[in-house]
Amino acid sequence: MKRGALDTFFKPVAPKKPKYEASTQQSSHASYPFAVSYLPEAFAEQLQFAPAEEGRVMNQERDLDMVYYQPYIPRSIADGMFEFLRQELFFYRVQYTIKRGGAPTAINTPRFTTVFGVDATSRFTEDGGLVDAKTGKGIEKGRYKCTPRPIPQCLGLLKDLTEGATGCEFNFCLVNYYADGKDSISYHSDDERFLGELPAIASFTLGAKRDFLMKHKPIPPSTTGESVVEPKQIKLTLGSGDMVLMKGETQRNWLHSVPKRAGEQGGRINITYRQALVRGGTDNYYTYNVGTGGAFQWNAREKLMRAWSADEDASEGVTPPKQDK
Ligand SMILES: O=C(O)CCC(=O)C(=O)O
Repeated sequence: MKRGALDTFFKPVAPKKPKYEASTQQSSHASYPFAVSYLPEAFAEQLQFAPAEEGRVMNQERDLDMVYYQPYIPRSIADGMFEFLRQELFFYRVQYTIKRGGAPTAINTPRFTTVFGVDATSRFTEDGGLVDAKTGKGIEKGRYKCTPRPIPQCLGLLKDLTEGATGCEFNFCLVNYYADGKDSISYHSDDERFLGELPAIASFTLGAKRDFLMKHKPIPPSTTGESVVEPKQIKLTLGSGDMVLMKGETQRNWLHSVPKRAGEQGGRINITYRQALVRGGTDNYYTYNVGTGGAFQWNAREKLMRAWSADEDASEGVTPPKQDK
């Protein structure tokens, strides 16, 4: 082996230079484990050009009402935004218990999650306080079991732009981080009653490509004896910067998933913006996306999520729990 090659082999690997220049301004709130940097100016400027491409209407199947943007966020900044958000946000690996066949069953959410926002009965003031949306007065103690968190500037900017471009209103931002192909989300629909009758959900991809699968919910046999045409399943391979807007009858009738995949799969961030109408939505989202465990933060040197601790020196590497779902 040549000398140079040996040197390279034994040299400690320096963390890759981030693809962004960090802002000095930060969003902070008593409920955040740590402050979150503002979106770098260069990204904020480029976001003004979003949607980068016109959306493709997808309504070719029964009850399907979607717009697919390839991409929505300009490709020139999508990977930088992925690195920025993975580094700057805090995430959770939520565990909870459900009853399955009457028996309590532990569920380990097979991805990292985090959430910001509050339902339409309340709103945040400039200084991060919570007031009743109608009266503007401070909310009563006990309105929520959880502590709602305001949407940080770096995610609020994309929310505002998306609202402007789609005409939809959002008050929640859920973020998923899929560390690799073993992380996933199983078939479900975002059809909870607290989202209202025909919810609109804007769902962004940053980072690695992943398959997004959709299938229609079972259709009951026709009472008139007519044969029912089964809608075709859909597979979209979502890339960095892409966005799918699911609206109308979509959530009521279709299920979606991001299945596990074998082999090399880089990290992927998914951001969804939605609107919860009533209080139950707030408690639900914080229960399943923050939970009761500690926060994780990206460690650029080790290239993995590490348990976060206020005292950095005391921070210990904690392996996320084994996946279950
Ligand atoms: O990661 C995705 O693209 C889908 C996320 C999703 O379905 C959800 O958060 O409800």
